[in-house]
Amino acid sequence: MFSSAGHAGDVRIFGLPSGREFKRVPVFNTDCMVGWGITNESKAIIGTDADGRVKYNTGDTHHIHPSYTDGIYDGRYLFVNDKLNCRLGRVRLDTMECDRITEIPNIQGFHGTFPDKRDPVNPDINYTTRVFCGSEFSIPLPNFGQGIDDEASYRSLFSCIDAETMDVRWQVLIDGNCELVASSYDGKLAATTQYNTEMGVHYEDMMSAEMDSCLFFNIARIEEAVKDGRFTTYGESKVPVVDGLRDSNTDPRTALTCYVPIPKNPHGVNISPDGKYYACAGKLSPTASLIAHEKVLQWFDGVLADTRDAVVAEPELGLGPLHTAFDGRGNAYTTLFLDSQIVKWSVEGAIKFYQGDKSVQVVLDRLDVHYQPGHGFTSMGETREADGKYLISDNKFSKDRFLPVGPLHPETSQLIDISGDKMKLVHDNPVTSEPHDSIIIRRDIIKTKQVYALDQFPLAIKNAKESGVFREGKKVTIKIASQAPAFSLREFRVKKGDEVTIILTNLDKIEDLTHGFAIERHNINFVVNPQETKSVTFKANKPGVYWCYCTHFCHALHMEMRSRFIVEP
Ligand code: K7E
Ligand code: CUA
Ligand code: CA
Repeated sequence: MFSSAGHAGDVRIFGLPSGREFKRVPVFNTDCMVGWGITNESKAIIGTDADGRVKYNTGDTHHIHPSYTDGIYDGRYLFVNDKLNCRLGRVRLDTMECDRITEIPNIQGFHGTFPDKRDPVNPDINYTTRVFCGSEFSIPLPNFGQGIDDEASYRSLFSCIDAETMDVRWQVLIDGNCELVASSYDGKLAATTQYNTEMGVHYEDMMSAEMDSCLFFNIARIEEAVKDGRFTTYGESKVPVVDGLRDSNTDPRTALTCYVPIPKNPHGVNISPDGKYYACAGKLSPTASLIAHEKVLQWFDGVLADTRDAVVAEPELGLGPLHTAFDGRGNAYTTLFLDSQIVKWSVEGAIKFYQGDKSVQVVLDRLDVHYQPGHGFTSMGETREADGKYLISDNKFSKDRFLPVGPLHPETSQLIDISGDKMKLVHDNPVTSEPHDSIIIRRDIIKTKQVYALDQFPLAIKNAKESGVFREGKKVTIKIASQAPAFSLREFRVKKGDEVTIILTNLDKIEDLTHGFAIERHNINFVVNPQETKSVTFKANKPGVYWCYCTHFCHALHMEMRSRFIVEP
């Protein structure tokens, strides 16, 4: 299970069904254990300001989704959003490390994200090439001080990022906002729920209308418009922005967007594993709305007159419905925030009921969870191979469920066996805030590299004999190697005022033999895995002797694994 960690800014990896946490992967946060935000390599990924400092060291991850091939996770990448600083991060699944971060222009509150599942026009491309990103907060465009009080002109954009290059490909100007994002299995559509079709600035305005929307994007047409030059740009951004506003898209045969009305401040949009339906929870309405993929395509073909007719069911489920997951056997599981429940319902049953057959039993089971669930998700549930084994309810509150640990409580992650007719709660874990959203991947899909290869690192030294202190004016480069239980240099000397770059290569080849490198009173701390190279750059300002030591327990002589950094006056 891979979880986005909310305002902690990282990604977490758990084993199931035990719920044991294996690893945290820093992405938008700073992590002094691995040195994320400290090493030059990680800073280059995160992005730096003119002074070489990390541009943002905060983040708020909400949604996490892996790349697909043929409708199934392919084990290449995980994509994770940062709502706070509008960035998309990419984690390589072979090393479980973040390798790219892209900042999206022209938006605020980047919330929902989902990779596409195949190309909308080229049938040979059956894997993820784009990542869709929705922005929740509307702002003046461009946002450099004009139009502050003209609130009616604030807008949100829907963005598309290239999954390989991580460049922002295009954006769509929309009415309303974007909440969650989903992508269709045939590649043709992306969808986002909209809770603020009112385009209100204050919360009472945002919930004044009875109906909001689920908004659909016709990807092939949008890319056609970009190709034809039918776009604008804002400010310094070069990203093409096409017009997806309501009034500009009333003719279905040319429309880029389709607004399907649903009640009320909807939350979450999830597509069923057969690719047929989008389930949107009502949040302020006790319902979920089921939208048929085929009918939205019919509207774009000019065959379906009223967008509301794309809704094929709207079952009443309970209070505060947020997110829906599927078991691949025709059942849906919706989290009820206010009722603190998971409700299991039949998709076909809900459709028949909506068509008028009131004898059908729509709701099949209810299970109390503890307490106030946000996301609920099933094993492989967002793929064609939904296996119907497990559902996890990530609950926002634990209250009195665990040993008290002070005013900040953990949250509760509850494992539910959904293989039978009745849901069974089988395990729960306290989890550090905040596992916001997660996905459960079958383990055979994940194939990791357990040891690096030195030739991946241009700065690596191949042999401890290449170690040394290399001076060019005031710039000093220290090349050093770690090999248990020693660093290749027992000491290295620089002069006050030098700019020092330390390049550390771990020459140990054995799996799991990681070393750390920390310098007393210099705010430097990172690890190097077997056959890995990392570097740090800093100013030597304080004359004296500073011990460098290995922080990662590596050997019986781990404590003795030290070196002296000497700054001469
Ligand atoms: Cu995933 Cu909370 Cu960001 Cu629903 S949204 S809980
Ligand atoms: Cu090397 Cu501890
Ligand atoms: Ca609303």
